[in-house]
Amino acid sequence: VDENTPPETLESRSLEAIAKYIKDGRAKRIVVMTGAGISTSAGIPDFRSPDTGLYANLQRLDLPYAEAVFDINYFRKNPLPFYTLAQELYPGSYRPTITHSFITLLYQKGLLLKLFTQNIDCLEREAGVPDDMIIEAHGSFARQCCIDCKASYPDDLMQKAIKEKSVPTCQKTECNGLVKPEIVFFGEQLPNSFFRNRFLPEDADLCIVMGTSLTVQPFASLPQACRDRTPRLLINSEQVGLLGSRADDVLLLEDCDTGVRKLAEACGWLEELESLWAMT
Ligand code: CNA
Repeated sequence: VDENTPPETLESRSLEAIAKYIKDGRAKRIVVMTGAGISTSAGIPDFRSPDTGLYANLQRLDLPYAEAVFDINYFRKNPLPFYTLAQELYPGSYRPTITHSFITLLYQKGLLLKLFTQNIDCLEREAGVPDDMIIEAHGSFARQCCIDCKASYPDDLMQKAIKEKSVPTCQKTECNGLVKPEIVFFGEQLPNSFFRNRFLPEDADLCIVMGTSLTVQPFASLPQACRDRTPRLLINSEQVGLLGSRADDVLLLEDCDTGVRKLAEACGWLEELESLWAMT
């Protein structure tokens, strides 16, 4: 399949055809899949963008390799680089983007089946997407626990530790293990909620993938769970994964916020979206 292959479900492989499909009421169960690229315009760097991504800027942490900062075995030996970075990524200091608000708008219109996010910044919730609509595939900063005995650790002490870039340890003196936010590191299992819902995209009538390099498994396989004839829209600065390989794939290779505004405009929702975002 190349970009000229005629679609089976859509009228054409274009943003306008996606918008028409939505306006015709054929997309009532939209599954959205997101990554760090939807939060870069909020000021949070992603991992892999050249120059601006975190991996390109980690020299100062003196890591053996960039991913080590999120590697559970490395964390056991040296948790400090993670806590240095955690201060920058910690929720509370960033405003959701218009792309986050677009997901909220889909929810308010009753069109959102589920949001799968790899992000740990909690901006989807802050934008008003309810908890039960979000699968945080890589966890979040919302809770923290001891990596050994799994005892939970209080939020206020965690906030203090992050602020001070200090490494908190388990409150049980007989344990004294390292405390880590419940974000999924390399080498750790994804949450059960991910595995319970990983085939949900089969039930979707439209899939929107935004701001992700689709390089981290098993998340990266989610778009493949959509049925062959389910239209899939990618809004991302580069082509990723196997998006584009099916007859009803549409690629919008640009900035998420710009792409989302175009889609909203084509659906006749732009004003509504802008005012929703303005209130966020
Ligand atoms: P990634 O691998 O850094 O990829 C980001 C993708 O988004 C790339 O394809 C970029 O080209 C693209 N991109 C960046 N900015 C924009 C933009 N403004 N408009 C359109 N496209 C853009 O990030 P992934 O999410 O794919 O990788 C998975 C990791 C990153 C997850 O485990 C996350 O926890 C982790 N992460 C999360 C955050 C966050 O919560 N905001 C920040 C940094 C990393």
